[in-house]
Order: sequence, then structure tokens, then C-alpha cells
Amino acid sequence: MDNIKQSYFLVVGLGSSGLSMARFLHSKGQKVVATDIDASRTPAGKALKALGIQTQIGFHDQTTFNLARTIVVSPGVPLDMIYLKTAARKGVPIKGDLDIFSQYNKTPVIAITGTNGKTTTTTLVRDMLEASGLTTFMGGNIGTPLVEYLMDDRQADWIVAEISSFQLDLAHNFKPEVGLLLNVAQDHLDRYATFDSYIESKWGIFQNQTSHDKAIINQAIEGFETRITQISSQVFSFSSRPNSNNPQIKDQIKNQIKDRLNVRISGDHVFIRNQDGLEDIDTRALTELPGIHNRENIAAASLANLAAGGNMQGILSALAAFKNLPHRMAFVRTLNGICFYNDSKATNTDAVVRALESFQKNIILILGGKEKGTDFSQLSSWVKKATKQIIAMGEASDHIQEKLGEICPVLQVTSMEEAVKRAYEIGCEGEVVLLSPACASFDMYENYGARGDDFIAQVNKLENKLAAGIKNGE
Ligand code: UMA
Repeated sequence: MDNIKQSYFLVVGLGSSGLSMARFLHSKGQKVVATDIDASRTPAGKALKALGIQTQIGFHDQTTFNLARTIVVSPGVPLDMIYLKTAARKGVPIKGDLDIFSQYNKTPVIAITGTNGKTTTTTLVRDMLEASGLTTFMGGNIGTPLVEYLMDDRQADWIVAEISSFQLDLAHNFKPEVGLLLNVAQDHLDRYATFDSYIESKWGIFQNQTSHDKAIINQAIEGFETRITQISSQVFSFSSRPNSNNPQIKDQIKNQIKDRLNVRISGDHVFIRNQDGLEDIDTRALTELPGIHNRENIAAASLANLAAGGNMQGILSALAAFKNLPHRMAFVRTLNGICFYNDSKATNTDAVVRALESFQKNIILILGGKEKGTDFSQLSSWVKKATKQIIAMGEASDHIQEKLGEICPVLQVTSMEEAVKRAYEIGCEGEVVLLSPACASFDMYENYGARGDDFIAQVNKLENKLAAGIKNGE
């Protein structure tokens, strides 16, 4: 580090977020140093070096942290990491990607957060706005880092951003014109000391909004009534479980009705009203968006679309054309009457409950993955009701056995291949094998997509084996 003076941005983590950030800051004429603890990021480092960016790959160096002008941290890097804590104590500002993005961005933003349904809702909002004739850039936690927009010459009417709590943890200046909070359930307890600190992080999406901005919030979130009194923006709410006896919520609904922009979920229907009238959406026709949680996603996305100047026709066209996203309760195939479903995206217990609710009984449930302090006993009542067998894999496997073993048989396995094979052996015609892990995948895979792909590959491999067995007369 001898030739580096104190004027550089230090980008920590060279996954997709850090790589884009280093390139972006460099394109703005800033001096950048990039570091990643993992030696396998060397190719990413080389690409940056070719641009003239200095890198430290395979290690972190405390001096480099301490001498930075600002440290920009990738969302997945733990904030209690010693290098960051030491630099912060020495007064080095620590920022996340949202603050850097906000500093340069001029396009209005719809920011969507929540424990579950973020990606579906973000995609729906993008589709609705586009179908309303508006142009969009979609990015954030969904995959494309937001600063990519700033390096593109394209000018969109709206940025539609999926935002994680990890990003919100370091968002001091982020102020979306429309903020949306879908739901809050226990997740990421390996990163947050308490569930309360995770909740706090989620509500942070509204912290810099003013009376010109809009907040769209699920009424069923605990503490809704108190929280909305602390928000400066105009609040619009939705819920499949309205709590309209509460006076504060009553007032708020009255305001929405006055503004003539509101949604109501009733049974299978979502009613949407704006100044042009009332639309009744019968969700039974929307087979790609099944379940109560999707009715909430539809309600929330519709409100966001209308709040951003989209129209009713845009909502209807986008819903009619929507295709379920990969790894979300996706049907894989049937083998001898046993149906295999891939729900690898279910990385917390709340998401698993949604899946179990949909199938109701005789489920062979593949759970497990990275241990992140998940309280698996939250699954107890649904496991009792709907699950015939649990197959547990990954780091969390012992924990699952301990928490659920008394109410349902648990079989521990060491690979996806074994999980699929044993599930098939245990299953009977008419039953469901469901990969809905309640855990992140990083103990065994690059991401949940790779885990879902492996599940599909193992199911297909089993099908080939069975077909070969039949041919050979086995
Ligand atoms: N690293 C260090 N030092 C450390 C710890 C990690 O250098 O002490 C390095 C790792 O070696 C690795 C890099 O940091 O190379 C990883 O950074 P990252 O975890 O932030 O991963 P990215 O590839 O940059 O992806 C991030 C988001 N990841 C997380 O929040 C964990 C992606 O969300 C997002 O799509 C992407 O930025 C673009 O914005 C993924 C995710 O799992 C989908 N999100 C979580 C979720 O949805 O539950 C929050």
C-alpha cells in the first residue's frame, strides 16, 4: 500500500455488487482500491486491475482499511467484521451501495423490501409500469447492482429496486419516491443480534422520505399502527387480514379512500380503486400467482404502479402475462405419481409455511442448508399438519433434527442426490416431494439458484435411472 495516499474509496467484496461499485467509482474519476478475502475472486481482481484499479485479493489489510477516505461495503459482508470495526473507530466513513447510488442518481425510485415476495413484487411492478407505457430499470438485490444504471446511457422513467435489509443497514441518504414494505418475518438471525434489529432495518426504507413521497405498507405487520405515525410520507396500506377496528388504521383507510387510491383483498379477489373507477381482479384465473401471499404481492404492486403514474390497464396486462419466477414452488416433474416441486428460494420459515399451506398434506419436505440461527420450531404446527417425512441436509441438519424430530420423522442426508433418492423411496403415488429449505444455500452452493438447479438435475437423473431400469427389465 506504499503508493496509496489517503484519497481512495476502498470497495470491500468483489461479488457482483462490489465489482460494479469499483467500476462505477473509477468511471467517476475516483481513486479506488478493491479487496476480497476470497482468493477465488482473482479473475474479478484482474478485470479491475486492467482498468488501473489496485486490488488486494485473498486477504484484507487493516492499514488499507484505516487509510481509506471512505469504505464501500458489499451487502453480504458482515458489518461486525474486525477490519471494518477498527477503521470505523478511527473515523473512516462506512457506506453501502445505496448511499453511493443515491448521491449520483436523478431518476425516481420505487424501492421494494420485505422478508418474502420481494422479487415477485419487484418484477410485477416493473411489468405493470412497462405495460402502462413507462420505461424502467430493474435492479438491486434482484441481481443487477443499482450503480449499473448510472453507467448506462439509458434514461428510464422509474428505477424499480429490490432492496434487502443488508443494503438498508448502511443506507443513510437513500430516499425512494415510493417505498414498499411487504411483510416482516424472522430471517437472517446470523447477521442480526435480535429480531428487533432486523425489523428496524426493514422500516429504515422510509426513514428519509418526506411528505412528497409515498409509503406502501402491509397493515398486518406487527406495530404498523405505531410505525406509521413516525413516517413523514403519505401511507397507503394493503392486507389480506385487515385490522380495520383499530382507530389509527381506520383514519388511514379513510384518507386512502379520500385519495381514491386503495386496494382491498377479499377471498380470492383483489379490488383496486383509483380515480378511474374500481377493478375486481379474480386471482383464481392467475395460475402463475397462486396463494394468499401472491394476492398481497398483487395488491402491493398495483398500489406502487398507480402511485408511480401507471394505469389500470397496465396492471391487468402485466398480471395476465406474468410467468412464475424460477425456484418458487415450481413444478419439476412427476415420477411414478410422486410430484416434485422446487422451492429453493424459500430461505426462511415463513416462506416454507406458505409452501406447506399450498399442498396441505403428505409432503416429503427437504429442509436445510446454511445454519443462520433459524427457529425451526416456527414450522411445528404446519409440519405436524402437512408433512409425512422431513429430509434434512447441510449445516442446519442437526438443528432441524433437534427441533422437529419429535413431531415428524427426520432423515439426515449429505447430498442432494441422496435427498432426492430417499424422498422418492419414501413417497407414494399422489404425494409431494418439496424442496423448501428454510435456509440459505451458501454452505453447499453458490446461491439458491444453483441449489434449485441441482435438485432439478437430481430428479431428472433419477427419472433416467428409472427409465433405464424399466428398459432392462428391473
Ligand atoms: N467478502 C469479503 N470479506 C468478508 C466477507 C465477504 O471480501 O469479510 C466477500 C466474499 O468473499 C465475496 C463477496 O464479499 O466475494 C460477496 O459479497 P456479497 O455477499 O455482497 O455478494 P454479491 O455477489 O455482491 O451480491 C450482493 C447480494 N448478496 C447478498 O446480499 C448476500 C445479492 O443478493 C445481490 O443480488 C447483489 O449484491 C447485487 O445487488 C443475493 C442475496 O442472497 C440474491 N441476498 C439476500 C437475500 O435475498 O436473502 C439478502
